Amino acid sequence: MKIHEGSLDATGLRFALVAGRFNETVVRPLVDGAVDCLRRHGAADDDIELAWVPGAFEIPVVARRLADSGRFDAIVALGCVVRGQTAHFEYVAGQAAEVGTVAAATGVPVMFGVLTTDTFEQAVDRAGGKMGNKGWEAALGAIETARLLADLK
Ligand code: INI
Repeated sequence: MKIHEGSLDATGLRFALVAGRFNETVVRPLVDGAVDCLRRHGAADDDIELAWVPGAFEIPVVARRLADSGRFDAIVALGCVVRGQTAHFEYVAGQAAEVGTVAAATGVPVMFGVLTTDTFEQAVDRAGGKMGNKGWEAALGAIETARLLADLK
């Protein structure tokens, strides 16, 4: 049996991060965590680019542009949507999740590192707090998926 698995070696891979500024105090540590993960797994600084968008709602369109550029092996979407008025939360979080469609349409993996929480505190806990750093985890997923896709070429 042949098993395919992506390694966690980011050497030579190129990454784009797309980050929503809304709830920036939470999103900045997600960005820092993602960059830290990529560097510590061998990615070069010159191979990491960061695009800021106003909020999570705008992430998919920019992720699509970056994916279409052909310059990246993987994209990491980072943001924070805290449930306020239920409908608005659903719209913003639902639109952010469209990065999955971007990935399927372009063949460039897009990690979903967008926090969708009930409270701001829950978001803080997941951005370098007691629940870890979801930006770091999303970046690790980007490395693994990019490597797997490279192996499957
Ligand atoms: N954007 C977020 O990233 N998180 C939120 O919690 C949020 N809330 O609560 O409204 C939010 N709204 C802005 C949205 O992403 C767009 O930038 C805006 O609607 C303009 O299109």
